[in-house]
Amino acid sequence: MASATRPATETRSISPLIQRSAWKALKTHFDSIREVHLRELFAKDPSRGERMTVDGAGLFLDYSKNRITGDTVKLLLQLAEELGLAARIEAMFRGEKINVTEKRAVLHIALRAPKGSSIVVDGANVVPEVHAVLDKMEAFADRVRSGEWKGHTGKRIRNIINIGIGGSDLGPVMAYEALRHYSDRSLTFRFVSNVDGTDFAEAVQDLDPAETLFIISSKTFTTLETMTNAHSARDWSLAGLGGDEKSVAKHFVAVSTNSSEVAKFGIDTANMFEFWDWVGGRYSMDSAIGLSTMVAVGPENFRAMLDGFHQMDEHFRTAPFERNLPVLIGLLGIWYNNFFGAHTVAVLPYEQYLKRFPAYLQQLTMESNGKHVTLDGAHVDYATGPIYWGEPGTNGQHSFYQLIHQGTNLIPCDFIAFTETLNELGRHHDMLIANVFAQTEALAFGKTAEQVKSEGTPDWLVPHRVFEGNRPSNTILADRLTPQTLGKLVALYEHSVFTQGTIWQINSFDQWGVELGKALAQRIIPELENAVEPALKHDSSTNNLIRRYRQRRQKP
Ligand code: G6Q
Repeated sequence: MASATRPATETRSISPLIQRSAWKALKTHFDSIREVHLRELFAKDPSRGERMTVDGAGLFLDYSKNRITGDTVKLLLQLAEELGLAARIEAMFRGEKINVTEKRAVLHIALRAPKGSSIVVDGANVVPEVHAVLDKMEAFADRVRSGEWKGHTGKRIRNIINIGIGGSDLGPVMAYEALRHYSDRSLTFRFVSNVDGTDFAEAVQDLDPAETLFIISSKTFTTLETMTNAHSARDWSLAGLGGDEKSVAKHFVAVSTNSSEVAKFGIDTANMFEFWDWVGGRYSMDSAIGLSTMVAVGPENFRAMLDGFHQMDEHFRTAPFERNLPVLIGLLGIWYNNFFGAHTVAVLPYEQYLKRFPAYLQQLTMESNGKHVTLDGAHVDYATGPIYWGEPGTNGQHSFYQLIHQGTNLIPCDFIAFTETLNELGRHHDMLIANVFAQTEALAFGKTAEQVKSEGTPDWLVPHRVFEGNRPSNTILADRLTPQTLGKLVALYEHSVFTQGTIWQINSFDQWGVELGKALAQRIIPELENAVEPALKHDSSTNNLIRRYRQRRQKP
């Protein structure tokens, strides 16, 4: 919980961001470069396409199609230095309580620390605990996958349903979809998050309770949506298994930090997989929250994913900033957000298995950096986290890309692609990748009126067919979507969020806006459900909506 007194942090002595010399230098530099076209930048510096690239932890980044010069990069790196990025990274890795509003360490990096390493929080090395939970998860996953774990009636488990929301859902869903190729196809996986009963009803409508195991994933084990769904799951399971309370132990396991609430629900705490308050929800897919992932793809693949995360952690911690992928991506984001005034970033994975990756990144980026005050509570006088959105390619090309190409908003894009496909099928993959390269080229260079005219376009149509270009993009290329690559990709964005949060001097690790949502509905629920007309004390709009709902609602 937040303390009423302000925490003492070294950041209080830091002067406001926009008064820093690197910021001012960037502003001056921006004024000189804002109108320069990527066509000109490439014409003047034909080798930038080879030079402005970085290989890091096995991921390749081409950042040459950004509206930058070597000077821009130098100034952005200077900004990172002035804001003490290196020291902040070390503080995170050392387990310092950098989540100052909740007085917590921020140690998702410990979740993938190799056995034998040491990260100390409150005097204790947490790495052995992490590995003990991983071993417990592994034993459980093996039992379910082999059929040794039986349901109440003796049937083997064939369906696994993760119930959770936010950080306890988006990571597991994204990872399951991303790694489906590696999953055990004899098992069915579903994910229930929404308190809308349709989510649960549709997830179980064709399943046999005797073959269905629920993983209730909730850090707090008090979240309204998750607990409502968990109780409905319990009712559904019990109804299908003859009402024997003993069946709960065979059909429910929990992932939580709250053992007393887990026990209250009726789950044997021997079947509880623990994690810790130093893991934020949106940073938890590689903790026990990833139990469904491990059951789906097996312990070996899960550990390979952790290794991928760790490789990117090491890259982030040790690579010089000018060759550091998360740092460069983070700083380029600052460049567009704060200097060009771009409000959004499009994430465009050209890989069907990454179809939930943009949704996952939305939480990671926007919950982390959607903040309006600095670490010491001062209102920011600059923009913080932009809006992230996206869809897998090539689908987006047939809808919203129009606006990216010819609209009036500047939308920097991250294209993500793989040189190998997991499903070789005729010429599909070459076509897919041709689209990635063609899009980044078209966005950068566009099509001039002269080019359009030379194609025989009538004069009146020319303006409509002109592409201004100068739309920036990053291209991230990896060899193949493996569990390890997925870990690297997620860690890449985790650390780029960290880089940006450091520059903006905000706390990327609390989420008071989410906490508010958890409390708000509680007051209205009884007003909707009371048999007696309640005395309403909201504004006239809310009062009226509640009354209308009560009048029109036809209870079953
Ligand atoms: C993540 C957020 C939030 C959280 C959910 C679920 O960083 O805190 O999305 O993960 O609200 O919370 P529980 O896991 O406690 O149910």
